[in-house]
Amino acid sequence: MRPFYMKCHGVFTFIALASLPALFRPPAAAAASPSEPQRPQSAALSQTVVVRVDTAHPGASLPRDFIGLSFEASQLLPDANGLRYFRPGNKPLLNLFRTLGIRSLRIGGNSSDRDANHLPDRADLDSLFAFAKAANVKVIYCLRLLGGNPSADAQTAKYIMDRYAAQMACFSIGQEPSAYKIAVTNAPAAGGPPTVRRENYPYSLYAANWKSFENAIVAAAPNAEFCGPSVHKNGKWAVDFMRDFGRPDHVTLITEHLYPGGAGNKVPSPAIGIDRMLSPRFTRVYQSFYDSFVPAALSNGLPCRLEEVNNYYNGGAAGVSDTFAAALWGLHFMHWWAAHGAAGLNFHTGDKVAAGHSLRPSKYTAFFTSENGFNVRPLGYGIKAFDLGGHGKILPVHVQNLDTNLNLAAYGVLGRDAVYVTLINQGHGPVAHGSRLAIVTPRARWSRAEILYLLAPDNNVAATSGETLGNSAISNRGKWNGSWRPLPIPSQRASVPIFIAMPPSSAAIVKLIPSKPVHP
Ligand code: BDP
Repeated sequence: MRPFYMKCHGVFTFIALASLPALFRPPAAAAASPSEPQRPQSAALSQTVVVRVDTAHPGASLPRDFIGLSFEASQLLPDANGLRYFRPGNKPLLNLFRTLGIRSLRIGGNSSDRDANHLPDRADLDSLFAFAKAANVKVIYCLRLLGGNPSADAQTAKYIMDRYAAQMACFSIGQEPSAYKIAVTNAPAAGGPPTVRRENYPYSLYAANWKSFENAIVAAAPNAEFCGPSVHKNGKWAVDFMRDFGRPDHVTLITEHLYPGGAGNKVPSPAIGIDRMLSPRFTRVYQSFYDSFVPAALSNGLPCRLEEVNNYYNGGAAGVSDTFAAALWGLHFMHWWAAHGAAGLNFHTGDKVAAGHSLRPSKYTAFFTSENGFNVRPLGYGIKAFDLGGHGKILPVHVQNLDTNLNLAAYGVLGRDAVYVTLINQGHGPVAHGSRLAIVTPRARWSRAEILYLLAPDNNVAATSGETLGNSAISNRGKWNGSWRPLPIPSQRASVPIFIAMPPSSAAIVKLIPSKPVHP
């Protein structure tokens, strides 16, 4: 059978209205609503958003391994009882990886390089790769550059490639090298002793060192592939790196890191941190970062991956990175980068991350170890929401936002069996961001439609627990039993809109299943 997108031409329209005037309110029976129906309260807020999803021009397919997580190298070490986190018997973690759709596992962070005290040994690697095989994920593994040596890295790479090549994506050499500080000795002033100053590691020195490490690694493990330069928000290094290295040097992927909000401990207040995270301020950071290296990489034929990301570094911002805002942020962030051609991204997560020079529990983690398994934080729900509506080909979407106060993002994906539209209402706070409704006007024929909501308790963007996806939580065993609900379609032929209630601080995934055949 041909995929239906070949037959399903045309553009259909989504209309999202904020607090519709009474006259235009949908009949209650035709309105899909979350379990606690949200009706607009004030006609003063009446505004319209028109979202057009173009099903006739599907773009690139999202890579199968788009969704990823990043962990500190220290997470590989056994705990006080000799138990390893990444082990094939860690069933709740395996469940969680499957539930969230994780296909890429990156090991790195400051504990793999700059601040490494104790790097994983062979037994740690055996356990990691046994887990990776059971979870069906590919690994990006960071080898130490600062204070490391080429032959030690070559032995590690050889050990991995001899045994676990099927589970390996690529090696990076060095973690955020543009942030290294190196000691430079000043020429002694007349009669005085030499003095030492600390400077940023220059790209030219990095390139020379990278090449000598790469030579040693390839000599030991000729089938190794590399990614780089694994710097934080530094497009210039990525462009220099892809100018100097490429497929002849076994480089198959350009990698960057991004914490768009900067340092979590510098956020003035939780409310400001949340506002920033859900505002165009963050999107502007993505855009200028994208401009700085992605087009150059794509024109070099190299895919780009954000191999380590989260909202604020230094372990995140308290009352911000650990709230429901992070679920909406994560969902939006993933769709934004998917729609801009990223090959994938890895949220930095785990029980402890490097915050400054010490390892601490983070605020931004997607989940952490709890009794009997894992406590899934809001970001985990955002990742799952992406997994539900983020497999297939990117569809062009145009959002016509007639009210500049509205903060509604929409993304379309053409899946194998349906069109998925993800609506993210980032509006939060007082009356101005009250309930919204989305109306769908399909011009194609759909046999049925379904919807699923990502909701916080009381639509509270600052909630740190109690969120649901498809009316269900993700259990501490890593299982999710959420469900799609039927969305009434007024008529298969007519372009009568479907009404969707969109509470503030919420997201919804709409699934439109075509009639067969769409165009006989
Ligand atoms: C990144 C580091 C990671 C840290 C993170 C943070 O790669 O190891 O955990 O910052 O500060 O730059 O949260």
